[in-house]
Amino acid sequence: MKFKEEFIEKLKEAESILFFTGAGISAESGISTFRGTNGLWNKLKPEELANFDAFLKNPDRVWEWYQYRRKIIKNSKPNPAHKSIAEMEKLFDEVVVVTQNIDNLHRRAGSTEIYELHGNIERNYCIKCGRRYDSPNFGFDDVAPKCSDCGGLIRPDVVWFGETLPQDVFASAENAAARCDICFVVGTSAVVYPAAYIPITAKNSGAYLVEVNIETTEISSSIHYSLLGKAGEILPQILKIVKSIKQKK
Ligand code: BV8
Ligand code: ZN
Repeated sequence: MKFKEEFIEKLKEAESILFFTGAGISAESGISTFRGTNGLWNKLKPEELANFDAFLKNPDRVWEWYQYRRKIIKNSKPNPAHKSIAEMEKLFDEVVVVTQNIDNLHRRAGSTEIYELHGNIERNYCIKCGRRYDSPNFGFDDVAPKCSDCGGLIRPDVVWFGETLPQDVFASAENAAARCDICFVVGTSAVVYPAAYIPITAKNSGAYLVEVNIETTEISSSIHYSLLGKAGEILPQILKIVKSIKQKK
């Protein structure tokens, strides 16, 4: 793949880079996206299941959906896109991952500075007393479990629609966006807010925006350089070019 010269120059100068990722980065690991072509949840709107009222109304239905996804995630592995991002840590002063994903694949790939804006499917807590149930092997029944301390319902530690994002995590992600030199927007439809403000903050602070997606998205018109294709194919090529730049230095 031949990258445009302007992008190569930005890579040469950059000290801090940020990856803003969404479900599309995990598609090649076998985890379905929500929206976009082949998005599994095209038929089933995530907004309808990923909300607190739906959970209270029918906890077993929502829990079963998360168990279904947990099983897929447990059996999946980080793909070349996650691994390339982790490897970039050796090549830049700062590499920050801001992800909307709850699948833990960035951590499993070896990235160390990760801000999970929408929580993590491997963690759970009691909605009544707050007791945590964070073992990855917790509750593998399809029925919503109850807290052993107080009998309250246990929910996944993810951010549902209508809920606020963890404020410290979002603030750290915004700060990282404001200081990065290049912001890569990878595999996201960029329609869910406030997460989608991250690349906007980066751009407003002077960062160069690069999109990696199989199709154009809501944010494509604000992007400096758009790379159309699979994240698992494009990111290893970016890693390769960065390695060759750093060797020449
Ligand atoms: C909040 C976590 C304040 C759990 C998720 C109207 C206008 C604007 C905003 C709103 C509005 N109405 C309501 C809102 C707010 C709402 C929102 O943004 N709604 C949108 C949808 C309209 N936001 C909220 O509610 C947020 N909270 O605002 O709090 C508040 C509080 C109280 C009262 C008032 C205000 C909380 C949002 C949290 C949502 N959490 N889930 C779970 O996963 O179960 S949703 C969810 O969408 C996903 O988890 C994911 O994190 C997120 C974003 O999706 P993407 O990651 O982008 O994935 P998507 O499938 O959409 O796209 C995949 C992309 O990959 C595609 O572009 C595709 O082309 C590409 N792709 C596919 N394969 C590849 C690829 N690219 C590269 N390579 C490939 N191989
Ligand atoms: Zn409890």
